[in-house]
Amino acid sequence: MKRVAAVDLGASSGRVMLGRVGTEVLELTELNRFWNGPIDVRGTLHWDILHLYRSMLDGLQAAGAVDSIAIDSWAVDYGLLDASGQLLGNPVHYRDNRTDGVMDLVLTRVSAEELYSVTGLQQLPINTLYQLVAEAGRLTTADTLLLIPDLLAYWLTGEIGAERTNASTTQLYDVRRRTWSVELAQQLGIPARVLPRLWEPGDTIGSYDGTPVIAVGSHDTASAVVSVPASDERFAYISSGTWSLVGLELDTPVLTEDARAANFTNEGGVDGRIRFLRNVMGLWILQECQRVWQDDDLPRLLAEAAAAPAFAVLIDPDAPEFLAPGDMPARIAAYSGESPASRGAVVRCVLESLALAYRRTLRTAQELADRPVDVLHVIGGGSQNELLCQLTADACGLPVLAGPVEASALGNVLVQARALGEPLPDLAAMRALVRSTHRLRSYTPQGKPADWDAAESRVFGNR
Ligand code: ADP
Ligand code: LRH
Repeated sequence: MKRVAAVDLGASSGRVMLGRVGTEVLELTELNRFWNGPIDVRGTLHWDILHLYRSMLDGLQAAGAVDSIAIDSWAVDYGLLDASGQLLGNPVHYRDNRTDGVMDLVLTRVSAEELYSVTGLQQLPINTLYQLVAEAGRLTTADTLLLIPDLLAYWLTGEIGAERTNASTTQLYDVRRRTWSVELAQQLGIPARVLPRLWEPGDTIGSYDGTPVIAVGSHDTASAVVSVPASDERFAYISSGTWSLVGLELDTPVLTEDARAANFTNEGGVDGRIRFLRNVMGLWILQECQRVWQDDDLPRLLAEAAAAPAFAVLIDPDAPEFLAPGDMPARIAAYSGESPASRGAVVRCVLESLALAYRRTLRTAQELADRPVDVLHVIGGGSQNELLCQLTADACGLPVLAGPVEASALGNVLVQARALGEPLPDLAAMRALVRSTHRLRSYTPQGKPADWDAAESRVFGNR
């Protein structure tokens, strides 16, 4: 039996979990949970990195003696260190507007086709590449770039490196050669010296108070996909939280012109897999509605949404106006030209619109990868949203299996346990353990597919 501590930092909350893994055992105990989110300081959105660090230490203290520790977090964001290892400024949030217009600027220097053929990544303004170009001035004094989990691991251990799955989200990583794209960095004025050596999930990074600190899939979505309780390869997943990461697991990247045009990403997974997916805007829009309303009664809002009329107001949740923090109910009204009649109607609009986006994304993913699927696994905090799960099954015309909720923490714990010698030889073995230890909820498609066809052409037309 192994006892490990998993630090899992999502964009809306962080937690430290105690994991116990053994023969037919996979258990998580939440040691602490803490708020996370954007903090506006005089017009720049930051993360509160020291609050996260301190909360992580509190959780690790509560864990007591463990066999190892590992950290996963949201992707793309980073801290810069100077030559003496000091942090140069507080990490900026990927939703900050300093990247406005930067994607277009970069595309005047490197073509979208070339960028895709090297990195295989979806074009999103949040990508590390665009953040770095936006703050090119600060890079002249920087010695090292550390992604968030690597920065926290550095503070724990003093060791410097970049875990591979998260490095693959930067748009500076060569997905075929499986190394940093030094050429791309240099072409865009990013000094190659800032890109540290790469760690594989399972490598030992160093130690904290005598306890090994291990690299896992340090990108939270990579860890989440490890714990998808699939029994064969004909599955799709939605990692449902602040973002909805919607796609497939493949052995090799799909770098075709069609995949680029459809804006699909090829992120690195644990054990060399490819996470072929799209970022869909996710429950962020609902989180922002709740913030603006100052209404944290999610069960009531979901009950009101379930009772609200179907297909009244629809949006494309991936429209750029929904990326930055703000008054989402007002933005929904401005986008659609219609004001939802109540809070329940706003929530229904968000959930139906997400289900529509999932439907389009999954259909395209299967075509692009030539991989038909039989089942859709919904994992993460959003897997508890019964209305969204049912709408997803209806829209996608696929059976949905919902759970586990703490998917990233489970993937983190499983990869640690394997590194410590637990007999979990491959992803199939890890997934079998999740299946046998976690109860899943199933949803069968209901309603009329023609209603979703009509809704899709209302929002997307011929797109
Ligand atoms: P992240 O890792 O991005 O911070 P999580 O995986 O923790 O996100 O999921 C958070 C989301 O899960 C919340 O925004 C909320 O919409 C949803 N959620 C959490 N608890 C529940 C619940 N009891 N019922 C329905 N949805 C829930
Ligand atoms: C989910 C996630 C997602 C990234 C985004 C920045 O937490 O890591 O996979 O694209 O945050």
